[in-house]
Amino acid sequence: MEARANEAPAASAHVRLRLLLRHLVPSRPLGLTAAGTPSPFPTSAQVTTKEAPIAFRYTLDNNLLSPEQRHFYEENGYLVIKNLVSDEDIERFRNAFIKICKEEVKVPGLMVMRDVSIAKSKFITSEKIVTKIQDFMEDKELFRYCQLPQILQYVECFTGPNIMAVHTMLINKPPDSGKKTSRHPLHQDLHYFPFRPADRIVGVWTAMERIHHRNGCLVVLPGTHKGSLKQHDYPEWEGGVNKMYHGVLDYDENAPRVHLVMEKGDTVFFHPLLIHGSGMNRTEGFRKAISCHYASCDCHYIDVKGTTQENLEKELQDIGRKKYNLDSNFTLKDASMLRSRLVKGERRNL
Ligand SMILES: O=C(O)CCC(=O)C(=O)O
Repeated sequence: MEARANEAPAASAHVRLRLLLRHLVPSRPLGLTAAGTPSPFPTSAQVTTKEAPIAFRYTLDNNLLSPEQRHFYEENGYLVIKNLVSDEDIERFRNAFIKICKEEVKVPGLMVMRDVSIAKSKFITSEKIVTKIQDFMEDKELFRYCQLPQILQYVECFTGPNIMAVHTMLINKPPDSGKKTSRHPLHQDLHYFPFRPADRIVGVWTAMERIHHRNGCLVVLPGTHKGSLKQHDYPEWEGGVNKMYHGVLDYDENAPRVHLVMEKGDTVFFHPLLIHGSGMNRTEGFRKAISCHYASCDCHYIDVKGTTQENLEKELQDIGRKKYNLDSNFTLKDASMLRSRLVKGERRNL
């Protein structure tokens, strides 16, 4: 939260300057970037007649986001950029994933997860038993996703110029077995991160095919990024819950929800406190999305002992002890340091 204290004077000076300039020059037409060039990617941000907020908190001054996009993220905690990743790249990521599932390549540090309902099923090595791969920073082909310049230029609007990739995933949501285990409970990603400030972290998630209500699109609770980190734990679902799929224990059930229907290549950027999850996959296909979280290199680690994140650290220590023979002092910070990679600028705190 120190960042806010530091940023406020600069931001308000910037806003005063903008107001002054608005009196001197006509405002630029909608659909142009701040640099005056046409915005290359259509966006989810609605055209609004609202004035810009007095000070921006969640976005940094940049030449890419239009005022409408910036205002939309500030208010809602997410922003969809249409058609940001090419079909060709997505096919390459799909092929790299299939090779991993078939065990044709072994990636150091990679975690391969199976749905609770199919973990012991008869399928052999195929994409049909893998629900998620995590920590693909050592896979050159998949990690290319985290380095795509068109993604990083948006990331920079939230993190600033020195950027770490802090968490990587490819999610392969299986057809639901009838037990509703393909759902991802509503959660805040900050629960998984032992560093701050939250406002300089951003999640990025790209649809690898058309993702809609039936195959389990993302569901977001707009504006919840303005709240605090809530207590998370396993929801009490009859059919079981996937490992590490913690959910927010208490949230306003009547809060408005938005289902993000996205085309292949569309990409959403979202704040780590935004409450989100995804629905059941009611189709026969395996719904794929690729994702990376980024943080400013200026973020600092925190000790999660005594916080709402302590239960996650304990679970991680348990898995580390049982599966990898790690000592019990292994922390969330240690895990985070292992999986983080510099993708732009200069490495500092993280
Ligand atoms: O892709 C999904 O179904 C949800 C992913 C997600 O929210 C997460 O892994 O944090």
